[in-house]
Amino acid sequence: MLLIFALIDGILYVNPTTLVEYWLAPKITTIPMRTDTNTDSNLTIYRKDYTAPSFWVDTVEMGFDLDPKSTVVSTRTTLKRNTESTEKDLILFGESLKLVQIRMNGQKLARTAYEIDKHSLRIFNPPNEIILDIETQISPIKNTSLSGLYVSNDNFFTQCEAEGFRKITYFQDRPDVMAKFTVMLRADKKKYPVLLSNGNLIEKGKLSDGRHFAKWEDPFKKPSYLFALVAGKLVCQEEKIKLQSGRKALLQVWVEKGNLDKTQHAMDSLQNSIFWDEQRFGLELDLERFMIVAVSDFNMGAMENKGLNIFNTKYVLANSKVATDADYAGIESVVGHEYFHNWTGNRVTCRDWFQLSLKEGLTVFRDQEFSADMIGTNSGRAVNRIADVRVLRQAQFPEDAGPMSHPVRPESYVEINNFYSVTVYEKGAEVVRMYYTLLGHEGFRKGMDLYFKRHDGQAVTCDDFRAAMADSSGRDLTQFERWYSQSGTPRLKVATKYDAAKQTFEMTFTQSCPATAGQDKKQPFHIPVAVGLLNAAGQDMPLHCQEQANPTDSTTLVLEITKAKQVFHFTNVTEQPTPSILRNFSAPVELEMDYSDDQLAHLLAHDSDAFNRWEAGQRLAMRRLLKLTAAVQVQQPLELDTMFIEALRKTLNDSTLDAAFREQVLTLPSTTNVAEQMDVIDPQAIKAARDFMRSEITRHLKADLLTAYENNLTPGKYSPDASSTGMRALKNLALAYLQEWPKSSTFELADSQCANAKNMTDRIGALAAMVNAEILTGGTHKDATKSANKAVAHALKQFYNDFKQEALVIDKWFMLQGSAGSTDVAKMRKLLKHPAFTLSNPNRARSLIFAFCNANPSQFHAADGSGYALWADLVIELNAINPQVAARLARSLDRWRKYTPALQEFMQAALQKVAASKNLSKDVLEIVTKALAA
Ligand code: B3K
Ligand code: ZN
Repeated sequence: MLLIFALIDGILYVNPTTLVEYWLAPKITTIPMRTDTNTDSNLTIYRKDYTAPSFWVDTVEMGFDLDPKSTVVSTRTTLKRNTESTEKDLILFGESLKLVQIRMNGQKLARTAYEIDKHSLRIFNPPNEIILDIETQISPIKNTSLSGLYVSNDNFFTQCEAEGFRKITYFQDRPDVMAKFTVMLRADKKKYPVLLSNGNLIEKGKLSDGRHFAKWEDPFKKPSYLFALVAGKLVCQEEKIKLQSGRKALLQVWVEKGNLDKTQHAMDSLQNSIFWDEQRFGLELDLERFMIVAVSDFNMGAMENKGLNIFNTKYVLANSKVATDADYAGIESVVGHEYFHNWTGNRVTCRDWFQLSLKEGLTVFRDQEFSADMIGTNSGRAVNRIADVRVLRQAQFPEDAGPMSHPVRPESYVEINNFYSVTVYEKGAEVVRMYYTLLGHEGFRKGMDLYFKRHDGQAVTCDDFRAAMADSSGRDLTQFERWYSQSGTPRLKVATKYDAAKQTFEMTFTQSCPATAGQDKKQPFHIPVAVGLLNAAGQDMPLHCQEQANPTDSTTLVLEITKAKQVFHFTNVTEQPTPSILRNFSAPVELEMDYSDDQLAHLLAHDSDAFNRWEAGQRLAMRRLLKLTAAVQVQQPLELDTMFIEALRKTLNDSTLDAAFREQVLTLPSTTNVAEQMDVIDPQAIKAARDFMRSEITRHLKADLLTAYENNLTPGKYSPDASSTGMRALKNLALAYLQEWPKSSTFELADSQCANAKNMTDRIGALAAMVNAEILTGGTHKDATKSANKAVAHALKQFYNDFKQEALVIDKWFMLQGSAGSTDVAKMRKLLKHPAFTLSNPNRARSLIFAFCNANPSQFHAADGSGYALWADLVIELNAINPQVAARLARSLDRWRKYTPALQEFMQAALQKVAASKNLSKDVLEIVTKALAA
């Protein structure tokens, strides 16, 4: 093998022209495709069917002659038989490819030596060691799926995860096949002056006819999903940094010309990420050069290709004029996430796609910790934690209870892209966080160290990760495996008993997990539950737990629940305590605890655990929202008690608390949160209840809200730091609440903030407050004047005119309108025809459509079903353009069986319409089939 490697090495490095000539070899007649095999009949892939590949790959050399209409890709691969595999044939995947030629060990491959169908090319029993030369032809300009090689704004980009590489060439496109890649890019120099690929640039030069080339070599073995190329007219900001070991590295952020004034924050975030990973995990950047490239047409946030991260512009471009505080935070977190993948994902990768959470859950946990460490303060960390838990409850809990419910490590899939899910990512991160909670800071680090020591350069499984955590700590984590194999959100019921005479406190935990799609019965989970006890003064009490082997001085104890029912006894409890349970949300469960309102108010006022302080406020609000919703349904008068209002007032006015934290407490549970607590979802009733609660809060707290508004102005130079961000958040929340107060002065406040804002956070915050006041449809502002109506229209128009050159800002403009309660289906159909709207750009499509379907419940769930009809039309239209985006949109009706019968009927019809439509991608097919079958 070594010899073959050396030989290829020789061709490549000693005489590069040989390679160029080889790759420019004349094409032979295209080989016709076999049509008699239809693999579509058996679509489901099972984890249990995993087998190792029949061949291992050593090296891959690729040549690209880039042309939007017809790009020729020449690939030379050196392979060696995997003697442990029982499969004799070599199976290469390929999709939407024109095979131009195929040679094995220098000889044209006889037509009888292989077969080819829509998805693969199978070479019958090849020799044990082979060199394969394959030439394919593809059309990047026609590739609207944005998977594989595609064109965006006249530049070339790739996206290969999960299975995009097979749209470039025939290859064992599976993550356990890792190889060293060398890539030669050739293109017209004027049109494509920049040519980038993974690793290091080892050569570049001129070719004839105004063309040029660049040759890149990635020194690390990688799976094909991490391959990337970029070519086009781009410019970069670059900086050199010194790494922990003293080595230097070049960092570049590539963007289109005109965007260089928006790259600094991404560059800073990248440097912070690099230093953070050195310090927190001892992991150093292993390349001489690390590049980030921004592209405006992109299916998701970003992609961690080795050394050449490709990013959605949304997660790169920022300055105070165009980006909000949330955008700044998003950039920091996504830049961190992709960078952290360099170790957790790239150096150690997944054996198969069922193990996706091995890299995603772990990397989300790492990026969450990074963002928290960047803030530094305890309360700042809590605000981040609250935001993460909000996402989990808003999206993952419903997913886990719906037709797409799957374990963190799924057992089967039809389309893997559908499993880049909140379960794999966010619940996966919670699973990693539980190791961290169970093993402690040092213990977790030891586990990580062992994981890298054992598996660097390998493609492994979630079990391997768990084994590293168990072996490094000596802990038995056998039962912990159920977090990977069982789907559903566990319920944890707590009952407590205080014995004043004996001064004991008893906590009884009962765990259960509801049946989920494909899983009826569940076994008990290993749940870490962090608890504390508050005395009447609100202080933490010392903890003496009989079941605790090693007592500590800490006032927070991590109890380990492993059985269906378990009792914990606390002694020396000198007074009746208020228990604070599941501190910092120590496990992704639904906690059922019969707290009294007074206990919750006590926790909200005093808990030393800021997360549980917030949680207590949410419980108070949720309890009332559910009652109000029920009252709306039976047309009873609505009332909100003073105790709740006063608890909110106290928090709002407590200047010892961070503004960011107060903003979180004052933000009510979302419609989705409330819906998930109901047996039958009635979206209009929930909306009426929430609206009532908001207007009551405003009626009672208007003076406090105005003060909060005034006290949290942030004049001076814009800075996205945590403290200013928190102040702006609280100020804009106050402004939004104040719109519930039907006085023109509050509206004028918003109008004037909108007109005079010095940064995007304040501008969009004010615009949103105005639009959401529903003045245009005569909503809460019953006495609204015509001039106010005009002002909203004017502000929207002005915003559009000011930012029409800034795609990401226009996305915000569409999103705001898509989610506005005043945007009904008719208005949506009009907005869809707006000249700036297009379905082929995922950001734009998501901005308007996803906002309407996922964040405008009262209009999307219109009683006549018109929202669902619009949804069906759009899913079908998007399916033909971009299946991945279409499948995401298809998820909006996941929970259809939980709605009122009348709505269910319309939803079912819409789902059936999509299911019956022609040329359905497997992406959408999987979603609608599962929804209808559940
Ligand atoms: N790994 C990519 C996601 C790829 C999605 C493929 N449909 C980004 C990330 O998680 O970092
Ligand atoms: Zn990731």
